Amino acid sequence: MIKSAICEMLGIKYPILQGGMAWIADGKLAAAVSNGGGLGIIAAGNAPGEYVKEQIKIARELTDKPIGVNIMLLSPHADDVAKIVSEEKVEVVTTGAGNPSKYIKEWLNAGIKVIPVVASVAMAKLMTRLGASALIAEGGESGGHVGELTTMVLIPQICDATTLPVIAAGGIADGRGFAASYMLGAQGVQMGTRFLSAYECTIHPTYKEKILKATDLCTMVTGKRLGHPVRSLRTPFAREYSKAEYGGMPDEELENLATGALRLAVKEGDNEKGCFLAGQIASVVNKEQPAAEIIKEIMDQAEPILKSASEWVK
Ligand code: TUI
Repeated sequence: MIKSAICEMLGIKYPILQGGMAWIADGKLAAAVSNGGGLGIIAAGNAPGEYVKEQIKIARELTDKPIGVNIMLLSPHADDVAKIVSEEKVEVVTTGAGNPSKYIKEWLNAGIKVIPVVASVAMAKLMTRLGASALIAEGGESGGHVGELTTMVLIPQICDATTLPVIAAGGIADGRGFAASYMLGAQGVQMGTRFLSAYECTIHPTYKEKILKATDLCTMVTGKRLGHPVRSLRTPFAREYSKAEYGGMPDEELENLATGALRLAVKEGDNEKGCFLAGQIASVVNKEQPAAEIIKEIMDQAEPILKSASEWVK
């Protein structure tokens, strides 16, 4: 049985969080993950507060376990969603793609555990000083918005910079990644890409199929020029965007090119114009299964790996 400070702090059985994937991580997926003993997280993405409220209601109807909400800080609705999570008293808030400093006090006062995603040591130190409950250290192997550093180098540096428990993210999809994260000093993991294959994840079947068929070199990063690098599957959209970005397309036109691309991938499975966010570990995700089974399988894999680690020492 692998236990950690994260389990006690969040009231969950297994130290596995589900990533807050915009357009994808809804109340249904979050409830399935929480019912499986992990922490399910509803993604606010760019959606208005009303949507988030509705998804919290759906999750609450499906589970009595703790749930979280991820706030994407580039969203025009971030202020609104920040207020709603306090009113609804979700157990956990995670944040991404920015600096959540201005909200932290309010959330802590509402009794919410605050777990920002950090991609640098400076941000980890600031969040620790402001009273965050734990940190998610996300390396650039992840899908979606990515930082500069890889998980391998980020985790130890964040662990050295904070007294808080650290949750590793980016490139983790099985028991090996879980065990490696612990070796680097983390006390839990967050996974996005692996949960794309969950039965309860209601992305378009084409999206799911692309993940199940993905190979090692199938992702790429676009959006660096506009300051928002994003990792996605190497599809016609990603190639076209990349060509435009390095071919000197004006900023505004480039932004228009990306508008609606996430929705087209998730809801329509549009191979030509959709942006299929996915992490570099997509190639090890090979089967569709219930979220609870994913969690159990990873814990069952990680335990013998961590137990046998001492055999290396003579
Ligand atoms: O947020 C994510 N992943 C995401 S957000 C998203 S939606 C989106 N849409 C359009 C453009 C950009 C994103 C899809 N995937 N992961 C968490 C994460 N946060 N990764 C890196 C960071 C991060 C980066 C900079 C956290 C803090 C930070 O601080 C910058 C600062 O303000 O100093």
